[in-house]
Amino acid sequence: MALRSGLEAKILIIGCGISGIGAAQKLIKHGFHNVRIIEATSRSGGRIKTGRLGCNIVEIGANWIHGPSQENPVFRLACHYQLLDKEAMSEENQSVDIGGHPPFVANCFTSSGREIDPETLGPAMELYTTVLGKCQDFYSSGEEPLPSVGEFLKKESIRMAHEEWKVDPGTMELRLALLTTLLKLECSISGTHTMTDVGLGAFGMYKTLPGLDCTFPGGYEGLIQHMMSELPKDIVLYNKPVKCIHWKNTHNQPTSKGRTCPVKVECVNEETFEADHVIVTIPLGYLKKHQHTLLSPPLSLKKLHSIQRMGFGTNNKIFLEFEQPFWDENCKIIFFLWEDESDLVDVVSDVKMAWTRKLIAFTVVTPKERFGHLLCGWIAGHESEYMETLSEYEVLHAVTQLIRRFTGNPTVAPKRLLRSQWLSDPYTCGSYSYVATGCSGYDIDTLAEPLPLVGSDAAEPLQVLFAGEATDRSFFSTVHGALITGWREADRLISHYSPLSGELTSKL
Ligand code: 6YU
Repeated sequence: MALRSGLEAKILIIGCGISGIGAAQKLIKHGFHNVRIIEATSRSGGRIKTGRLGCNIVEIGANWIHGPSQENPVFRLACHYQLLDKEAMSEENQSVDIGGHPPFVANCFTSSGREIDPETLGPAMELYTTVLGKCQDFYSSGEEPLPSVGEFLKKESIRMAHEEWKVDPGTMELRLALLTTLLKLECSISGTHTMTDVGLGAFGMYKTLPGLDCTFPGGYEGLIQHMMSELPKDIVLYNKPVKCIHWKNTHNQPTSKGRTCPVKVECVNEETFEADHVIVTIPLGYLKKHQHTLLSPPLSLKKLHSIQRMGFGTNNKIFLEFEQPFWDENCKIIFFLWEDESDLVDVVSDVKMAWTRKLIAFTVVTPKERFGHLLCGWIAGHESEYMETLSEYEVLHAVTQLIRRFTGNPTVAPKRLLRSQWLSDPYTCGSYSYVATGCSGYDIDTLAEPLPLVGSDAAEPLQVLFAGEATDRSFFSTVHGALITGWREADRLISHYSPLSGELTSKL
């Protein structure tokens, strides 16, 4: 028996991150009243997660609104809920366009405990920005001279350095060491183990928006709380990890209203929920790990291959609080340069012994009046994954040794530490997606394609839909990308029912 009206459709959203919340908000606004969110954990927000270190608010997951300007829906929402400070909302801030890489005021220390003046290193920063720009340009030109960003960055930087810099060997080595540090930092930005895993041809597919990246003074989770407050109170079923989505379900019993639903969602605790449509917003890391069991019938080879090909790495933060700063008043970022690393290699050969070699950049958390002397260290890749296995005490000890070596100050010591452990999170299994070597936008589109696939003989269309950060071609790896995909899948269902439901169209 068919639905009386599209608005009666039973819609289940799996995952209560921003994409799931965004999808629910849009569907409810359009009059769908059988919408539920099933969430594995006891909280909403997913990778938007605000924590505490002492009396400081710290972001364990997403940090910034990337490109806070009118085109960014997260910025628009944050303004609407009045969650940003004046400076972030100013026209001036919104119009800054620096392609996602802000010009940082940096302090640079080396492994022999020297501080290097910025003028010595300035040309290396400029060269790096130029070569990174070249990497991004290959997307529009359709060329791919090498398979990965890492290979191109290394080859082109070394070529240009030797061609352009007429300096003494010592300065040359230091500048190349800074390029190695910047390459390691790029691993954190892309969320990958090594830039050799990031595809060159598709690198420029990621779109930056204008606006100088800003933070939420009260914490990113404030955005989630405001969005949740607009949804019905009992919409989320917490602590219900989904084990399997049974679609094309011809064996379901008719519901009390005498109708069969094509999808049955089975949770780990054996509870089941029936639905006409399921929107899956589960992170790609989880999909990779459970790709053969999450759906029954299983995913098609085409979709499986895209899930396998797409990249999903680990980027973690290590927050360190100090009694006194060892950095300059206006410093925004601290770089550590290993003097024996002028080879532009971004991986560590002995991860267990030398994982801290990947911890090369610390952003200064500002404003000082609010946060005191707080740094956020960035570490990506297998070195970051190994760090997750250590105790907090072991991490603190290793990081203290590292900082003492680079500052040449044997007494400097962080008084508190907090680190994230995104690989160990069983419902995320890493940090965020990237377009890996051999991948293209086609893989992202394939991941986003609803089931059953168009042209298949299944009677009920749009049984399983896919949203989440990894399903957006332009803004993957971001909060705004995730939100846009939730809205996209809600819109897909809205337009699916629009021609059938007068009730629905009258509300649009
Ligand atoms: C941004 C930033 N940022 C740092 C770090 C991380 C991320 N991002 P969710 O995971 O939120 O929700 C899914 C839910 O599903 C979740 O609640 C699960 O519990 C649940 N679930 C899973 N399995 C389930 C099951 N079986 N059953 C039921 N439920 C289940 N983004 O805009 N600004 O500063 C950062 C950062 C450490 C970890 C970030 C940032 C990424 C965002 O956090 C992320 O995309 C969204 O929150 C995801 O939302 P969602 O709803 O999709 O999933 C050129 C080029 C390069 C391209 N990269 C450029 C870099 C830009 C990204 N930079 C990020 C950097 C930082 C610092």
